[in-house]
Amino acid sequence: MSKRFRLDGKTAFVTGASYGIGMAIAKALHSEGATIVFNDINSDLVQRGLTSYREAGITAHGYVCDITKESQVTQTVAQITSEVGIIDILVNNAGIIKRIPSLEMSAEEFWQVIDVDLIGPFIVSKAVAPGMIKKGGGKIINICSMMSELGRETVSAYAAAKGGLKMLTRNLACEWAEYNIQVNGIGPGYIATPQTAPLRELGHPFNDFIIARTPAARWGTTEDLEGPAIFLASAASDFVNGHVLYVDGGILAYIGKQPK
Ligand code: NAP
Ligand code: GCO
Repeated sequence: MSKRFRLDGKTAFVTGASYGIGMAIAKALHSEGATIVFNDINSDLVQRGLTSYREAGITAHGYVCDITKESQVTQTVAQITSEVGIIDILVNNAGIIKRIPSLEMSAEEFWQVIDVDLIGPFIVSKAVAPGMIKKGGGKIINICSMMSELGRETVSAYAAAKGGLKMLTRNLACEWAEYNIQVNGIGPGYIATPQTAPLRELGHPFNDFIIARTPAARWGTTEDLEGPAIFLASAASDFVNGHVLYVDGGILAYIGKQPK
């Protein structure tokens, strides 16, 4: 059975993986044999990522590419295919969040979040799919969110994007199943990364709230996402399609701690 989780000979492209969740997932896929390719939005981040991967004993391939720019994505995927090989596994990880009350948020700011968190994954998936079809199949993993299912104040754009990403996952799964491409999502709970650092500042009320709202009573770590990513990237999940695997310590199952 363990062979079904192996990724030997596979090329994995993880977007926005200079650090954070993307890097943790990339390292996990490498541990099962995958060749790692990643992009980030500027060369400083890509160089920082290459250094981190090298320090972990991983020879990764890094590219500067803004996933919202279709011409850049098309050119980068062609470059990866030529320099590394056809992409077998795509993890649409790159993302941003803007925590602004809707009454104060401009349409431009809303659009920026939709652009990166929803349109970007569509652009990259569409660029990578032809190679997967040519190769006889592939795996696409979209990094969704609690906000694919739940709302909260100040994150309307992010929730709209991540809710849309859940449905894009299901729809692409339906469209591309005939090519043996499985499209699934991972929905992390609240994970300790730079993106959530503002919420975890000592004494921040949100920190206490999340601990109380999570049955596991802790913030998630990027390590918690490694096994789910390996599963969805490997042959072990060949009959899983259009599914969002929530890795949330039980948040979505929990009405909340009853008052004492
Ligand atoms: P992060 O620390 O902010 O990292 C996101 C990465 O994506 C950064 O390297 C970022 O570069 C890059 N990026 C942003 N816009 C990009 C673009 N247009 N093109 C290419 N790269 C771009 O986030 P994270 O916490 O690791 O989260 C990674 C993913 O998981 C995101 O999709 C996020 O929404 C999702 N997620 C996070 C949590 C959590 O609790 N942390 C929970 C659920 C889901 P810059 O440094 O330049 O911004
Ligand atoms: C927020 C957080 C969350 C997490 C994650 C939860 O402000 O509520 O940033 O959105 O990033 O998406 O799954």
